Amino acid sequence: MLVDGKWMENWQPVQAKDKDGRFVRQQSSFRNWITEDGSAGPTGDAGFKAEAGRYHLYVALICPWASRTLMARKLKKLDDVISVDVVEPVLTEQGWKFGDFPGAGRDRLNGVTFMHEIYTHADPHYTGRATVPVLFDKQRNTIVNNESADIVRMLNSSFGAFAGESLDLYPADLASQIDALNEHIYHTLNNGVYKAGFASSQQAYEEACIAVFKTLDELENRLGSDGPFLFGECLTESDIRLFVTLVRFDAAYHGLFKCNLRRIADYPRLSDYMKRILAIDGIAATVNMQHIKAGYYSIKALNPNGIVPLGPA
Ligand SMILES: N[C@@H](CCC(=O)N[C@@H](CS)C(=O)NCC(=O)O)C(=O)O
Repeated sequence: MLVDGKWMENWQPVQAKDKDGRFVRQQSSFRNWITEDGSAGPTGDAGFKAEAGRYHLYVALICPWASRTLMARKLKKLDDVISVDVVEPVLTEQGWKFGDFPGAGRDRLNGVTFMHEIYTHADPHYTGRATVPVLFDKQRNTIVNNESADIVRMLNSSFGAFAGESLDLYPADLASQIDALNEHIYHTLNNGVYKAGFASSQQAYEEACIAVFKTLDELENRLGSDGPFLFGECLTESDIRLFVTLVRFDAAYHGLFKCNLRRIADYPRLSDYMKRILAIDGIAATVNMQHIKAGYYSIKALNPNGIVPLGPA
């Protein structure tokens, strides 16, 4: 990680934990918002007006949080409005790296080698992990926001004039229900699998793993009565958040993160739901199983020899 703008030597991707061995995720620190007129959003400063060609996304295809933003960009048909660069899937001693792994690429915007250089470019004294996604402003030459939940929301609401698709991922009449479901899915599933995988006590692991499957069971039932999506006919940001975890589950979380009471393949409705979303125009392009497997199984703290399993078939 970066400390006062300097990359720490011998960095290992070991995550922070509390006194009982529970995984603790870092809070995102760049929280400005792109808005239609450039006024300030719910957090951060004003000055980031929605414009075609002005903003750039940095993502990793292994990363569920970054993949949320890629999905929102696809669903809103913003491909020609917001450019993207993809890092390699394997975390190096210096964090995310741009390069030639198939499906990844060079940093075409700033020409750096490591993601942490984008952070110090924006803030020479930055302290924290150099995470993806990052939404970068080419005009002001800085990071707008590095929190996927914010980025999904602003791609949905601020690019009305440029979006090729009018689909509303956060309709006003569902907002409070979406917020509540998002919160539940985040704690027990999106971040829940990480809590299980990075737990450093048996109790923390079991607590997280049980919560993961309780939520999967609930959602399997919910889809039976409400489908095709979590809120019926209307696909929302809750579906994006659920999908990115489901699509990684059998390949990474089931084995590496020890979430192995059941697979998604064992849940008929969740499996159909996942395939239904995967079939939406452009979504399959945001999912790269080679990146997902290579990336997760390269986490040395969990898999010291870096062996990547052959399955699932
Ligand atoms: N709050 C962030 C979390 C992003 C995040 O944790 N990204 C991971 C990849 S899945 C990362 O970049 N990790 C690098 C690190 O921890 O150093 C978001 O949702 O945007």
